[in-house]
Amino acid sequence: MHYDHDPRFPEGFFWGASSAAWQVEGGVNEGGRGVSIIDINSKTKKPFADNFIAADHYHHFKEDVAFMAECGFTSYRFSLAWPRIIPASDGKVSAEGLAFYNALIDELVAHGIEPIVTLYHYDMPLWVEEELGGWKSRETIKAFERYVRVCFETFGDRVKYWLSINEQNMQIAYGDWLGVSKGCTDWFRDQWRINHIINLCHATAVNLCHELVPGGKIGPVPGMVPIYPYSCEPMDQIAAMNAEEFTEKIWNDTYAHGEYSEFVRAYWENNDIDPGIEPGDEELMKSAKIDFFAINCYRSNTAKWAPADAKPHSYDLNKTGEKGNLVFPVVPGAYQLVYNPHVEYTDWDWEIDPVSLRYLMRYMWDHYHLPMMITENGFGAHEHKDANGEIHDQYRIDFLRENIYQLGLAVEDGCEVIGYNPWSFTDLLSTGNGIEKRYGLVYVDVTDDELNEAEAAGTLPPCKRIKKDSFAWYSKLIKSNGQDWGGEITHGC
Ligand code: BGP
Repeated sequence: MHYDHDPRFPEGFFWGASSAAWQVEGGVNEGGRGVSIIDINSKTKKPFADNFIAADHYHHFKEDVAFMAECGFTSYRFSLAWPRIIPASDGKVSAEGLAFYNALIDELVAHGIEPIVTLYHYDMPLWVEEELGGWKSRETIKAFERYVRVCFETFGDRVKYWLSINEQNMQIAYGDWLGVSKGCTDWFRDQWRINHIINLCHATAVNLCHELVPGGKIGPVPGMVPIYPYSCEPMDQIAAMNAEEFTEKIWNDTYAHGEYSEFVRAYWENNDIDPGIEPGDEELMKSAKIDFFAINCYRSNTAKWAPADAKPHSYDLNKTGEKGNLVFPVVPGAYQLVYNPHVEYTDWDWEIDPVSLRYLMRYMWDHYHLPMMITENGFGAHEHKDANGEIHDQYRIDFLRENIYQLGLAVEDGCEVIGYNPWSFTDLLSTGNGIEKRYGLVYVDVTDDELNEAEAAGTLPPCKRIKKDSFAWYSKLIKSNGQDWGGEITHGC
């Protein structure tokens, strides 16, 4: 569809940015916070900094919210750290933990910024893993239920938009990267039992939100990577569909329909997999009606057929930030991912493909007909201050402008999109490359070496905030409700 006008965004559209507790807060030993599994996982990414200090949002949150308000934010998506709220296996709720989030939420509300809150973003308390068995155990469902009940009862008067679990699909599809597969002896089968337990946690949260939060809305947060067939060779189309099923569609179908699809059931049967469904589980899943999809999307992928006798290979992510260090997966008899000759790549070999965002919105709307908000999208880069202490991130402006334009075209196409919250507001810790891989509109003036040294010395670096060029650009765009593009659109339509 071609339009003779720039896209228009609905009134009341949520413009903001996004973060996660373990990547932004720091303060891991403060406020009575307990240890989390991600504290341990983040130490395996050395020489990059772990999450001990991160962006030190724990001490800078008021300053950060003031910057958000200056930028013109109407929303901010962040997560609550379960180990800050229920730090130990005695199950006591931490008054200090609640006080921290109450203060953050109050600050946002006072500045007219809608809090959009993720309940779980990879930071399970260590006691849940060690004493209950973590995602491998059904005991965890009860612990999660208790935790989310506390969250809804405490914050539900001010927080109306809730997100259940961040990127469940990615946690399962790439189990080793975030440590979910730790301790599993047969990941091929175990992943489906773990996935089922996470689905029950998600469903529990959905129902409790509707019961406890007046006017509350809740949705899941799939990590989405739109997948194209490499060619019009028919088996490449099947390969793209297979890749889509095994990395995202199985999860989205379950969230939207409250039951497992025929596709995944057939897969389990053919592979002798028992996902551990017990009486009552399917009723619980069916009863949990989501209100919207929160969607994380940074890139697209391209799939090609992989014959049954192809040599299998797992996904080796680029962990260096030097182009050409990524190895795509090969799943014999299903698909392989390959480079797309039509798009550019970031230094981490992520496809730069704004049009995929429009495609994704259309795809999700056609399949599920539920409102959508973007909760992550953004450009990770190596960045340094120039001689004047400024950061000129034109590449990020270009990336965001093109992506938002495509999102707007999807709105024009008839998709119901309610917000855009790119990753991230300040620089923060990446999942694998410390603070070296920066996403922020605001620079946090600290390096991985400085964070490592400060942690060892027991000191706190200043973590000064410096607005990047993208801050001013984004501010103009959002204050004009998506009309002041501040430059040429290259993927227009
Ligand atoms: C998403 C996660 C975020 C964030 C982002 C960027 O999948 O939800 O937590 O980290 O990816 O990824 P990375 O930090 O690896 O660049």
